[in-house]
Order: sequence, then structure tokens, then C-alpha cells
Amino acid sequence: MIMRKWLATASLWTGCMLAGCDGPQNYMQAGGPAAAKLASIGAFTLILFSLVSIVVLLLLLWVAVRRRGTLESHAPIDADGGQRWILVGGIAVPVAVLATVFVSSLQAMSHYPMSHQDGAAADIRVTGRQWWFNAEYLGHTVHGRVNSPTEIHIPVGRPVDIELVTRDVIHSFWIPKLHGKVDLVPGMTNRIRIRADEPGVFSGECGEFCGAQHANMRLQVVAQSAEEFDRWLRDQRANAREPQTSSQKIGQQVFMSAACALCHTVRGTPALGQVGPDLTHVASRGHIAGGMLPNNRGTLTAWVSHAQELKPGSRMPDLPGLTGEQLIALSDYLQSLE
Ligand code: HEC
Ligand SMILES: [Cu+2]
Repeated sequence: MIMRKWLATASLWTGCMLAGCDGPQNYMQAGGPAAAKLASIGAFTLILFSLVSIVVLLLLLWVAVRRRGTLESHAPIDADGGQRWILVGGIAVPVAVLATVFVSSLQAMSHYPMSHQDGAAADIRVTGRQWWFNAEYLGHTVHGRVNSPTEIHIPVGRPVDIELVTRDVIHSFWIPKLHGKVDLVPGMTNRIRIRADEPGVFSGECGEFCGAQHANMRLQVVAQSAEEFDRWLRDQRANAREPQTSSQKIGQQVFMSAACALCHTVRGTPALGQVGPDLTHVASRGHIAGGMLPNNRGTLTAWVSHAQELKPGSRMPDLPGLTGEQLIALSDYLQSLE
């Protein structure tokens, strides 16, 4: 009976632990060279430390089973081998194991794809803000910078240099399948180089506690073929679409006359606010609010009227003064910004 309970508990635990081994942010399934290097160190350390644990557990078991003598008779470190155990098992082995891990980490850090090389200009500047990431495409200034909040597009197979800065507190940029964590520190500019080997979407998140909505500070890296990437960039460089329907036109007026324009930019209009995400092409993105919500009509409308209920503490206030019609028109307008 007891045995069966144990078995049930053990299999439940094992199941839970195995289920935790996979997921969209499994760093052991590398999507590029920098992450592959980290995954190989990860596997190496896991094996090494597991071996050490097994040896220690077996020794403990041996002591428990042997049960010889009394505690007193074992207390002093005797000359016949007691000291050797401590010297070898307590000092020599740990030093050797930790030194091996240290050297392999140093090697990985100096390895090319982990870090940005030479003084070449960065392709993208990622800015951390409470609580969303902005990606700014440097060197594409035709009508003003291309900003892509919460979604970074990169061409597949090509190294992309990223500059990391923050507007407020310390954040950490982490795309587990592409790169290790790198902090965004006030007053500093950090650089990394990422490369995705296969097309796909790689999700990531802020890796450093940065306030109330830290858990809702996520982002996605979309790796696409060179042609798709160029097309995306061309679309993003264009100014915002002009409103077409009468509802979209009313929505635009509401946007410009309500507080929205003070905090948000819609390129090609007088809205030039810098507090919130750039909305020039908001409808082209998969997620809003730092990756917390999928982007669709329902979430957009809910967000615009109840940002504080959805993401308490976020830097977007509730705007309760809007009527139902104004809200519908605003959603029509926002959804037309592809
Ligand atoms: C005081 C500044 C401020 C005002 C006013 C404001 N917003 Fe925002 N808005 C923000 C901030 C900051 C965020 C990002 C919040 C987060 O994700 O933590 C945001 C996010 C958004 C988003 C999601 C965009 C994305 O990519 O994540 C939309 C859409 C939006 N605001 C629309 C509006 C509209 C429409 C109005 C006017 C009715 C408005 N905002 C007024 C600051 C503001
Ligand atoms: Cu953060």
C-alpha cells in the first residue's frame, strides 16, 4: 500500500519535472551559435555535477549501511586515511571541478559569436522601459526611425549587432534560444551579437526584476528570410496609413485630441509622444503591452479603456472620458495602422 503511494508520488514528480524540460524558451534547444555555445557548457556542467552528486550520494549510502563504531570513535581525524579523504574529496576534487567549469566558461565568453566585435555600428538599439522593450532600427531614418516595440525582426543566418540601453531601471535582455542574459544598465551601452540559424519566432523576456510588471515584459524575435525581412523593413519605414473609413477618421481625431498623442508617436501625423510605444504600425504586430496580450480588436479596445486594470502600475493611464462610440472609432483607427 505504502509502496504504491510512493510510486504514484514519484511518477507524478517525474512527470512534472520532465514537462518542465521543454517549452518555447528552452535554452538547451539552441537557435543560433551563441546559444549553442551556452547549451554545450550547460550540458557539460550538468553531466559533471551529476557525476559528483552520484559519487557523494553513494558514499553517504555506504556510510549509512556500514554503521561501524560510535560517533566518538570517529570524531577525531585519525591518521589512517581520514585526512586524505578531506584533502582529496573536500579540496582537490572541488578545485578541479570548479576550475574546469570556470575555464570552459571563460573560453565561451571570448568565443566570437557571444560578443560584439570591433567598433562596427549596431543594427538595432534595444531600449528597456517599464515595462516593454523597444527595438529601433538604426540607419533607417528616411521618415524618422523605425521603431518596433515588443517585436524584433532579423534576417535569418546573418549576425545582427544589438546595442542595449535602458530609460529607467536595470532590465535584462534574454532570448534563451539565441543568447544568454545581458543587462541593460542606466548610463551604459552594452553590445551583443545574435544570429538565428533557422527562420522562426523566438520568445524572450526581461531577466532582471524591474518592478511590478516585470513578468509582463516580454518580446519576440522574428527571424525571416532576407526578402521577407527587407519587405518588413520597407513597410515599417513608411509613414502611418491615412484613415480611410469615416469611423477611422473619427478615431484619428479622437487620438489627436485625447491625451494619446502626448505619449505615442504615429509617424506622418502630429502625434510625436515618446512615453509609450510607437503606434505607426501597431496593427502589424502580434502582441501589445510588452507581450502580455495578443493583438486583436478585443484586446486593443480593452487596453485603451482599461490599461490599469489589465497591467496595474503600467505607465499608460486609464482614459475613462471616452464614450462608447469614440472607443469603437479609436479601435477602428488603431486596427488600420498596419
Ligand atoms: C501618459 C502616457 C500615455 C497616454 C496618455 C496614453 N498611452 Fe498608450 N501607452 C503608454 C505606455 C507607457 C504604454 C506601454 C505600457 C506597457 O506595456 O507597459 C502604452 C501602450 C499602448 C498601446 C499598446 C501598444 C504596444 O505596442 O504595446 C496602445 C495601443 C496604446 N497605448 C494606445 C493609446 C491610446 C489610444 C491612447 C489615448 C486614448 C493612449 N494610448 C494614451 C502611455 C500612454
Ligand atoms: Cu525589465
